[in-house]
Amino acid sequence: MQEVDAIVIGAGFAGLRALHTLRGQGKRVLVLEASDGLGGVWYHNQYPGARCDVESYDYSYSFSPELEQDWRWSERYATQPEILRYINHVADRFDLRKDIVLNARMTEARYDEQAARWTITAEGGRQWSAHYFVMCVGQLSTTKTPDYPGQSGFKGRIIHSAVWPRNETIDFTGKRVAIIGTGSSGMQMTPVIARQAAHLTVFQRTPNFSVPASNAPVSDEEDRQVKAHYRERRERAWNSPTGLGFAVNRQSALEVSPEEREKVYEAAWHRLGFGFALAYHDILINAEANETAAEFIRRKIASVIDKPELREKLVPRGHHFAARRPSVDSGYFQAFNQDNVELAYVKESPIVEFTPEGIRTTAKLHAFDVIIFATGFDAFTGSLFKPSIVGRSGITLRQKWEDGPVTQLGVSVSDFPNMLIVVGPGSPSLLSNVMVSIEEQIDWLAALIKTMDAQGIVEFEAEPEAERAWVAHVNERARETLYLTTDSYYNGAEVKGKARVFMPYSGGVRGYRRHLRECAEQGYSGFALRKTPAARAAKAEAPQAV
Ligand code: NA7
Repeated sequence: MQEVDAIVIGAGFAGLRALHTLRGQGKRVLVLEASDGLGGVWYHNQYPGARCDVESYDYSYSFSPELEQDWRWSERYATQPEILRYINHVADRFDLRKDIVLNARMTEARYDEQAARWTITAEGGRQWSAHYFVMCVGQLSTTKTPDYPGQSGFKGRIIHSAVWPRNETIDFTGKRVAIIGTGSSGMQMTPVIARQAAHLTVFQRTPNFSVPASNAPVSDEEDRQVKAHYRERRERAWNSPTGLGFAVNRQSALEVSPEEREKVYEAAWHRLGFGFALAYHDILINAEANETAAEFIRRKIASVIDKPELREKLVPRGHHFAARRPSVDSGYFQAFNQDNVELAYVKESPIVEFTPEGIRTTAKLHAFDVIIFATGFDAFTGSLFKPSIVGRSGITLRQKWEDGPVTQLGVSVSDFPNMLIVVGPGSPSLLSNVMVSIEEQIDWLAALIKTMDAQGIVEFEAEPEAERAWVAHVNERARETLYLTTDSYYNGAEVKGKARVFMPYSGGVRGYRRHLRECAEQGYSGFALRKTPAARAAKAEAPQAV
């Protein structure tokens, strides 16, 4: 069995950063990656129109000023292929590949309490032993696929947006296509596929809020400007609520005149994308303020949809803007003005079954050649529960989190010493520009390991009392917002039977950063740091039998 200092699971943005940083501290690190390529979600989500909804300059690593200066983003919002090129460039530039094992899907991680080490097993039985075990498996990486009656009998092709076939260009020309789901994936692919397909039917369950991407090529001048002030931009992102690099309006939406609000929303609509939610500071915390934004967006959406009956169905109602993840689209609503695009509103006419020809709803039989599930993910915990992660006394993470995730600071779990979870539950993760959160947590982890090395500490472990306090704080912050007013993958509602708990930390990346910093300054408060593994110390103290 190969022995290393740290095993990192997942070769996406987080895993690569963990490898680079810990290796830079002299650690022997191995990354295990289940698939045959780097990039995590950016490797798998190769559907047409896939693109990031955070601006490229912010959705990129900040650890290397040279990398920042050398890399040239071509568009304000990078496409999936461009992001994948960037990831591969980073892997080559920092010589990361030699420490990444591809096609190594972890099936089990087991903590050895006496040795304070993890044994990691991958499919096929290969094993590694590591002092630190770092989970970088992403929050939206376990797909959710419906199972309708008759589904396996469909004669055409079924594809999930996040398991998009690689090394194959799917030509939709002349095809009758269904997209089920209108989250970011469904909304991004709709206009692109609509341009090719003979007929496209979009199955909508919940009309979703969306703000236009206003995507554009990055001019040389813009590139120069950003690069000349990149540090300030990063500082703004690190000190912002969500990790986006623009200034936040500290005003309330309710303390200005309707005319002024209209002007602010109009400007935000054409420039901020996802950041529209920050056009006023209280949009996410005050229902009345939120309604001013929601009403503006509904008006905007309605104005680009030609057919009144479609307008009625596509305009989002029934939940607050951004209480569920809104999308950033490029022509989604306009696609419904095309004659070859149809809306199937499953709340009105539910899907009854799949047939060999297509999908039967209570209204009619739709015939298809291709059906695309853009139905999302088992968020946050899906990929953490897939392998068996076994901590102290044989307890699994799944058992530990039966009633919902419990963490100290969103990074660590009692009974699972020396294990770190990057951008998991209890951290800003999906409520932030995830790049900011990834780098913040990995830098914190690297500092923790440095401290452990300097002090001869072999085991760190979250303290149950601190976990309880952190979970209470996460819930308290969530209650200050509008996130709890609707079902979403933020609170476990996306999977039947899942614990209904608010998963991410809504206190913002700046607030979160402060908690991490204070914890470290106070000698890692809320963590037990041990020079002898707890189990070995307990054994030594136990009375010996005679
Ligand atoms: P999302 O945002 O989770 O969206 C999934 C969509 O699929 C959403 O519209 C769901 O409707 C819909 N859905 C799920 N199951 C069904 C069934 N059975 N029938 C009809 N519709 C269904 O995933 P995405 O891949 O679009 O985006 C993921 C993230 O990528 C996004 O949040 C950004 O962070 C980037 P619902 O709303 O649940 O009624």
